[in-house]
Amino acid sequence: MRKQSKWMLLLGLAGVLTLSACNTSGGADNKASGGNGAESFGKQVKHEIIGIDPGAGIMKATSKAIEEYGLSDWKLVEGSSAAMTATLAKDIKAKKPVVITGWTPHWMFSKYDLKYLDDPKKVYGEAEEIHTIARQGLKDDEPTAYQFLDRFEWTSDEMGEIMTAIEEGAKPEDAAKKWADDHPDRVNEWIKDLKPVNGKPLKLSYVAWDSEIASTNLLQYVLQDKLGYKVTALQVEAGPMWTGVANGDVDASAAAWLPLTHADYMEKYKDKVDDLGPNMTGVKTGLVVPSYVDINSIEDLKK
Ligand code: PBE
Repeated sequence: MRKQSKWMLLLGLAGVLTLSACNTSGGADNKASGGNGAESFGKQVKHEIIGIDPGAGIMKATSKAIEEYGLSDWKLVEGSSAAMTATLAKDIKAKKPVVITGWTPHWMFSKYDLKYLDDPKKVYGEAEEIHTIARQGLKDDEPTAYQFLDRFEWTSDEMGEIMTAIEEGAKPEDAAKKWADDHPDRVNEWIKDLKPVNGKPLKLSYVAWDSEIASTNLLQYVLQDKLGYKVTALQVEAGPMWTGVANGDVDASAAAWLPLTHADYMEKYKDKVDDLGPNMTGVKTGLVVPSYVDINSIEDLKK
């Protein structure tokens, strides 16, 4: 009996020692992370989301995300597509954390290791598409251009080839021409049996988003060099891009992101524009960070 209780005492002691050993190491760990001065992700990026031009749909969606995810201490920085990618390049070079408004297709995803933050509240929508819109009457006035624009549909990989060439220094019009010359089968599907015109003017509008610079330059090249139009491509803000097509000053635009990104514009002009349907499906917008940051969801911005 005595012997047994001695053993029990020893076992009990061992247990206490093990427990306290755990506590000690736990305490040391806590100290270590405190000692690293680990700042929250928000503090590290000064609670700034690097945005683009104020008329972009992604800016409206991001304001909504700030509201819906309770990110009242965050601000959305306005700028441009070019300023946003410049900030991204600079921060990635310095291995610093950063959060931007991003979208696919975009060359930044092939150049850098990036990830979308999860959006459990679906503020940035789900199945997004890029549509071509035309002014009312284009169908009868310019059937050749209309038919081509109506048929035009391509993939994000195809657009990516032009975008990457531009990012690597090619002039947009040269990159578009090269792509068309390298893919005659694709171009021929779009222009097959269409009757070319003789120098008639045609106006397109677009915003200086990298994806739209690529698509609009391709449309301009095909309309000019294959179908005989004299094309003006107007680079404008998102609002005027829609208004121009709605009031008939502009013939078409291939830069309508629907159903969500440009929902407000579509709602306003739905009776005044001719929606030719998607020229690309499976596109996406959201908040984007370099893969090396350790947050994964928009919800993580709250901490
Ligand atoms: N974008 C690219 C645009 C549509 C194309 C996502 C920046 C926008 O947010 O309106």
